[in-house]
Amino acid sequence: MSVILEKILEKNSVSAEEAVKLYDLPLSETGKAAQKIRLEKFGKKTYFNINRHINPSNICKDVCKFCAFSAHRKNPNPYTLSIDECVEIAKNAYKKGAKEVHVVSAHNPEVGYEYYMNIVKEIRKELPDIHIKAFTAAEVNFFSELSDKKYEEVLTDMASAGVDSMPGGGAEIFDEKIRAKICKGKVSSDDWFKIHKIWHKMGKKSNVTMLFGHIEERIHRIDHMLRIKKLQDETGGFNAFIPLVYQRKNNYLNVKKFLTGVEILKTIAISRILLQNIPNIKAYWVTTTLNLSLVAQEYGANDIDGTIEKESINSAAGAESSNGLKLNDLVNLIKDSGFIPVERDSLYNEIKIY
Ligand code: V47
Repeated sequence: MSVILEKILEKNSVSAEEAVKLYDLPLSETGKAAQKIRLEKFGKKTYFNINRHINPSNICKDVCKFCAFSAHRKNPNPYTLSIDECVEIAKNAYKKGAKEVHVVSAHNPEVGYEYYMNIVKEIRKELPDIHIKAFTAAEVNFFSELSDKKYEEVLTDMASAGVDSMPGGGAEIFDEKIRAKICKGKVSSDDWFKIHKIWHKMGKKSNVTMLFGHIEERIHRIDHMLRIKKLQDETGGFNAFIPLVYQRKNNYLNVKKFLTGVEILKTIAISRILLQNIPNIKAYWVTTTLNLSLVAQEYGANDIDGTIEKESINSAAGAESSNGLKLNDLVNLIKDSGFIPVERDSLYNEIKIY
């Protein structure tokens, strides 16, 4: 084993300059170390859930250059669902077996703070047992501006309305210079962490993402992971780390060079090595592609997300995910790749081993 890998595995603290050297090792070496951690924690189990994404509106006051979902020149189809429509979607999904709704919206200032809270309240009223994973830290920041309420108040309102956990979106890349270039005006990195910290201190769980493969360098990914590791050491509130591979279509980010499969797998493996304090590494099939997320099961990933039913954010940018995945297909793909499909709930309790 290389000296740097041995040192990182032994030591609990590592600098970004040291950790970035992991990328210089062959994938076989980081992959093997990552897989050892994965196998010790989960054996050959791969987690997924039966879920439904709901995106209430695509009208956004923010302009993130990587985003193809929000309504703009390249996607001139603005929409805002009524609260009843959101509830209907959730009810239909529940009837078909969904255990989670994943509610994420663009930042539409026209509909008002109560609209967002009422979506959750009404879903909760109709479906007392569904898990509501709703609103990223970027939305919490937007709700705070919209309502003039502090983060604490917004998060308390969300919890009282019925939000069970928070998704990990809006993290993008925490490096401030890159962030200013790709999503200026959106929640700052410090505030993103502040919001998750308050949520964790309320006894709640959340996820954390990283958008990579655009204009960032390897060092920015490492810095991103180490910032996450630090908060996790403090709160233990993150359930899963989700590296999101940048999708290139219909947006305004002028990216010329795209990642290789090897670089994506290295990033997943390195995240498994550096983020040993986060239980789950999710190779989100939507952005990793289905094929590579199945391979990622051998490089540290133990979760590939869920059936989704309808996916709008990444499919707008080119991902082949608009209609989600059928449960049987997901189960068979995991089985055929030599792993054990395990349906989990949103907090990673096991529901069914296939
Ligand atoms: O924050 C937007 C990303 C995120 C693009 O917590 C893009 O379980 C790639 O956070 N290419 C929203 N990514 C999705 C998200 C998520 C998804 C699944 C599960 C969970 C979870 C969270 O999508 C945004 C942004 O980082 N995104 N545009 C794009 N062109």
